[in-house]
This record gives sequence, C-alpha cells and structure tokens, in this order.
Amino acid sequence: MADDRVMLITGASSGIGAATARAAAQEGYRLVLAARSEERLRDLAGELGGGERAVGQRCDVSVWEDQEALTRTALDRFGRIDVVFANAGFGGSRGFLAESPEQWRSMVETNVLGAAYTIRATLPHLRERGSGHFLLTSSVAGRRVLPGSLYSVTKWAVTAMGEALRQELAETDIKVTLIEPGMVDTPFFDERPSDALADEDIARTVMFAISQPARVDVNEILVRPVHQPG
Ligand code: NJP
Repeated sequence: MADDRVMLITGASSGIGAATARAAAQEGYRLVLAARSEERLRDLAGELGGGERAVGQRCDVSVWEDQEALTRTALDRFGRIDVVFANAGFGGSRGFLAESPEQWRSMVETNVLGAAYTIRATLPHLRERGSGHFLLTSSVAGRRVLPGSLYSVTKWAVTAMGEALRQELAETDIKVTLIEPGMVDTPFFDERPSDALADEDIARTVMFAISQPARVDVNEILVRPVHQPG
C-alpha cells in the first residue's frame, strides 16, 4: 500500500541486513536496499516483491554522492523513510601490524564515516517529518575493547555516534537504537563460526526495537550467543 512504512537498509546484500529486510517485509515494510553487490540486491528486491515493495540500489556507503543518491531514490520511489538501518560494515584480522594501511582506510571509511553519511543523507527528511527511527549496527566489540582490533575501535565510534545522535534528537520524536551483536554466522567471517547467532536473531532484535510504542526508545541491544564468553 502507498502509505506502508519504509525502511532503508545499508549492507542489505547479505547477512544481518538481508535477514532484516526479509523480517521487515513480513511486517509490511517497503524496503530500500543498499550495498555494492547490485546483483544480490536485485535478487533480494525481487524476492521481496520488487517495484512497489522493494528497490535495490548500488551504494558504497563511504561515498557521499552514493548516499545522497540513495536517499533521493527512496524518496522518489516511496515518498518517505521511516526507519534507517545503518548496518554496512566489515572487519579484518586483529593486530596493529595486520592487514594493510589501505584495508584500514577502507574499514574506517565504511564502518565510521559510512554510518555518519547515512545519517547525514537521511536526517533532513526525518527532521522534516518530525519522526522516524535510526538504528546503527555497532557490536559487542563496540562495548569492550578487543586486543589489537582496529575493527573494535571503529565500532566504539559507532556506539558513540548512536549516543551522540540520540542526544541531538532528544527534543524530537525521532528514535535511535544501537544494535550490538555478538558473533553472528554471516559472510562477515571467511570461516563460518560455530556456536554463533543466526542473522535472523539480529533481525528480530531490530524488529523488536522498531515495534515499540511511540513513547519508548530502546537505546541499545547487546545480544550474544549463549556460549560467547567475552
Ligand atoms: O556481514 P556481511 P554481517 N558500502 O558481510 C556491506 C556487524 N557485525 O551481516 O557492499 C556499502 O554478511 C556488504 O555488501 P557489499 C558488521 O560489522 C557483525 O555480519 O555488497 N555496503 C554486506 O551487505 C556489520 O556492520 C557481526 O559487499 C558495504 C554488508 O555490508 C554488520 O554487522 C558481529 C560496504 C556486510 O554483510 C553487518 O555484517 C558484530 C560499503 N563500502 C557486528 N562494505 C558478526 N557477523 O559476527 C560492506 O558484532 N558493505
């Protein structure tokens, strides 16, 4: 229907983002799906009803012009954005001599700047409407420091970003939620972990946060698999 709520998801081509898209579609959301893998987005948008229900758009979150274009597509296609899920991100090997300087740049630009750009591109619309909901995927690693982990540092930045945004928007009806997963079995890992959460476990936490009454703002949700100690 033309007035169904709209969720924009970055990092929607796999894992947590794709699972959340499926869960949200079940609840009647129209979807704007963003990532760099166009083909996967096209397939997922098709699976979720295509045209009137879901659109996929290539967007490198570290590129401001891509983010502006993404918001434009959402508004041109659906006329509104109710929920913004800034979820794109990736990790790498731990150690301050691991990976390469280029990999570090890309990780910081994706995980930190990318989330900030998503907020910046969509905030004018949410402010104009006076309502809406931002969710940012941080991590358990954004709550505790992991040895030698620049990834953990980027997720601490995302945790701070969520709280900074929440405080900025506290005078409005716009909500902000940090999603902080423990280990989740997704393509995030080159070798798939055992004893991990499933992507749909995190999708359910997102759906929980966005289905609360208007007066309730769930600020953060940290979810570990039962056997994860740290
Ligand atoms: O991993 P994966 P998750 N621009 O690899 C996209 C956090 N997290 O679902 O661009 C735009 O299946 C990439 O798409 P593509 C994690 O840090 C995870 O687990 O096509 N998009 C894909 O859709 C991340 O923030 C665990 O390659 C970009 C998506 O991001 C979020 O959960 C634990 C992009 C990654 O999907 C989703 O990761 C935790 C770019 N520049 C936090 N770069 C875990 N899995 O255990 C990547 O605490 N993407």
